[in-house]
Amino acid sequence: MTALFKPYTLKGVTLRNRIAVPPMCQYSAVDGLVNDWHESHYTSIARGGPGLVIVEATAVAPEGRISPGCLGLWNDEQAAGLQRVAAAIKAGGAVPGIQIAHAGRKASANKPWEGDDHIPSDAGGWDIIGPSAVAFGKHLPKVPQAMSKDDIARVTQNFVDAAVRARDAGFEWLELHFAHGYLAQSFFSVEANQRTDEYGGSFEGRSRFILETLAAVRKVWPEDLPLTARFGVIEYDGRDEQTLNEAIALTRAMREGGLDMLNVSVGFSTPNGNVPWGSAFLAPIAERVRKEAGVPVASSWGIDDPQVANRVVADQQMDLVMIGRAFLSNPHYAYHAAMALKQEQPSWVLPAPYAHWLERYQRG
Ligand code: 8OZ
Repeated sequence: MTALFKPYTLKGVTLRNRIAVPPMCQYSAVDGLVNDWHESHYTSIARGGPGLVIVEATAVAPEGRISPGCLGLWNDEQAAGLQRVAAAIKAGGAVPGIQIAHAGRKASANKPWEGDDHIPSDAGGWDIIGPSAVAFGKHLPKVPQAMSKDDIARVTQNFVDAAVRARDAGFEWLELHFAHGYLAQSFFSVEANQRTDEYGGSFEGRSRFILETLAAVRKVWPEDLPLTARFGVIEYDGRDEQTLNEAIALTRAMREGGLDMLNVSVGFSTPNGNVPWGSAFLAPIAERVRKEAGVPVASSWGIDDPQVANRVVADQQMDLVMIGRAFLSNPHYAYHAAMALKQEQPSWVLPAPYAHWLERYQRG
């Protein structure tokens, strides 16, 4: 059996293989609610054979949505819709995961295909918050309100409440969105966080929001279910070695605080990063985090070739490989990967009503 198709166990959860679908915003919700789009999208992807499907960034509070089209998990009606999605993913044979998020100073933006820019207040935009009153810049010029300590405590509680709803909705894998320049990542960023209190300044100060939020969520998230985070460990802004060393130190602290896996990503904390997009460009960084922080890792970006996906797992650069856009282009990606890697009976990564026809009549 190839490395990519070996089952993987983390805590009390076993994935059928190492292929995970990362959170991918669909920007298709109204009032944060699941609709037909989400139900069919997640159903079809889960049936396509991945071990894990993580539902898109789901906001813990209304002002934490990236766009008006983002899913939410701050009320029971939203939880009821997500319960159907979790059940559909599970029925498709994958473990249902969800990413809970607060977009901070990058919130209140138009959908990417409708401009990607901050929505003006007189056109449905809302007030945004961040560690400091410093704008992201470029297409996101709105200045956030610097959070008071009460605001910080409230958002941490929003994460806890969303985690409880996710748990009760049947999700078995929780990812905290600490990446991509959103609220938690921006607390860690030396550019976004200009605070002079205990939530800013030193490495410890800039790590505090992340560690406190993780600790608070850990108390309510079941001990036998994986608690993970997506975190940008590098910005590609010229300060890379320093950022990476700090990020690895923070990952170690997160591990000690109950983190079960890190989904290694890019910070995207400012518009000034010069990301070296290319095939599996984050794999060596993920490997470094895995070794130096001593935590299982997943990672993504530019991995669509099944041979590359298999190699990054076989070479122990990552424990899980996140395959996102390749699943949008081909929801049966895992079947095609199984064929490319010459797995025995590759059709059986798909549900029986498909596998039966493909295996019996098409492959001779
Ligand atoms: C990749 C890069 C920047 C943002 C997310 C919409 O993380 C994103 C995102 C993904 O939710």
